[in-house]
Amino acid sequence: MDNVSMDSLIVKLYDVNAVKFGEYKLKSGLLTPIYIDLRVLVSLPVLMNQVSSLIYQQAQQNKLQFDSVCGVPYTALPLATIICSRNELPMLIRRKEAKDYGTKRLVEGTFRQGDTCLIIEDTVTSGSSILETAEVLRKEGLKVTDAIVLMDREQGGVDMLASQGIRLFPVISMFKLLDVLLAAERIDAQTAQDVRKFILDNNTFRSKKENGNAPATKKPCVEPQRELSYAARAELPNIHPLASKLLKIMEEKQSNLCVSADVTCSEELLQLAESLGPKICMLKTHIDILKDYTLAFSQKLQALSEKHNFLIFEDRKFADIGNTVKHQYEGGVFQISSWSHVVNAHAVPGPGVVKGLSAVGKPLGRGCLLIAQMSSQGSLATGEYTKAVLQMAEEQSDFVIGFICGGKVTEKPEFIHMTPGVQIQAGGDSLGQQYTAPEEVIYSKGSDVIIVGRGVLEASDRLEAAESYRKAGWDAYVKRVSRSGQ
Ligand code: 5BU
Repeated sequence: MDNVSMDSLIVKLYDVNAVKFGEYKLKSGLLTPIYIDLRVLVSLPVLMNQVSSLIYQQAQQNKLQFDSVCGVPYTALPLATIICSRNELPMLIRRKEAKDYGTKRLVEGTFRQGDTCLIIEDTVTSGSSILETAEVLRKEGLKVTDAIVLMDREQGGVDMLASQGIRLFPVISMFKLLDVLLAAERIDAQTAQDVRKFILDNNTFRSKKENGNAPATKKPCVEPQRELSYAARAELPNIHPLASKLLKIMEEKQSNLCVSADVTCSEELLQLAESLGPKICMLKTHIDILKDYTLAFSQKLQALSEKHNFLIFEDRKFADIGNTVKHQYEGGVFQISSWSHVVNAHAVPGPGVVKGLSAVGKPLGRGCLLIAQMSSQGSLATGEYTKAVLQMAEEQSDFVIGFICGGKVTEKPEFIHMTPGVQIQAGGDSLGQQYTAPEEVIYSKGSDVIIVGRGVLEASDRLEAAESYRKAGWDAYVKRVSRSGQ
């Protein structure tokens, strides 16, 4: 929405008595010179629709990811209903009290454990109503990371919710409202000044902190962008055990480097694993380019992965129907599932490819990366295709641990992003490979792991090159996490 229509909406809210000036008592007992009462909106369908669109726009502009929407009862309930109905989104209803007959559910609607629910609210002062709803949803196994509010009174709600892991996105904030009403001559300068002073003097989060009874906080963060460390992500309740293991290795070894060991002789590959092992979190193989593969070799490789604490990733790029990939993964000469912790797959065949791989790999504790994007020039894995890959991953997150991609493709911190086509020197090769620098991949594009082949393999000193890539990738990650105030 442009400024003009936002301004006219604010004036409209005043004209319909949704914003009142005088002396009013808040839920907390505090007297306030401004009262926002958005309950009147239910009788004004045009305004109701306008407000609902604005709320939903916030979700889109901030690229919020969620599986369902819940309005804080009662005023935001019809707003959530309109948003869900118009955009065909699943809604959840939080009961104020469990009914004492029937199922006694506190949350109505269907959902899966680990689903993310977006909260909608009409007005926020301290943020406690949103938190109360979030706590009920969280107890039911839902994740709550984001909330949108139509009117933020700017009295500490954003900070309080951030301290509880919830980013709050306001559509209208108090100071903006005052400016617009003053310019539209709905209020005089003295009233605007009195309200500003009241708001600044009554910050609920700051005063709670000063009195030492702020809610158990992580770190108050005004900036709504939250970025979890690898270590924090490893502890997420719904993370795949293998993704968790990888993140722990990364944190422990301070390495987000995966070396792509694209050599053709098994002895050379083992030497690489032995010498570069301490520098990497993962070793990527193309087992079918080895001219002398034996099962004994794969056992030696596994022993090295344990010795140096890295995961093995066979870059097999499965792309057939479920039944065929099952055989390709488990059997044949290579018996990939017996030694590779991670494999990858194209989503082209549809979900059956993951189902087939999962039938073999899941009982062994293995994981799969879906190829959401490719580094090569002219790749067709873009746009809607990439989106469909994300969807497929979410539906089978008990086996899919993340993506091969150019940068961050999902906000879900349980998924790992791994990026090939990385070299310190920009450029590419004569066959369409395109290179991006480690700093850009990790810091600017938000990926988690850099995959480097020739950048290391063609260096005169491979160990020294691996160390430069490890350091570049790690420094970029540290810079990224500190940028977000963790
Ligand atoms: P390079 O030498 O750093 O260009 O090697 C990159 C490796 O990553 C190589 O093994 C590729 O097969 C692999 N790769 C890639 O480069 N791009 C992709 O999109 C995918 C894999 Br998927």
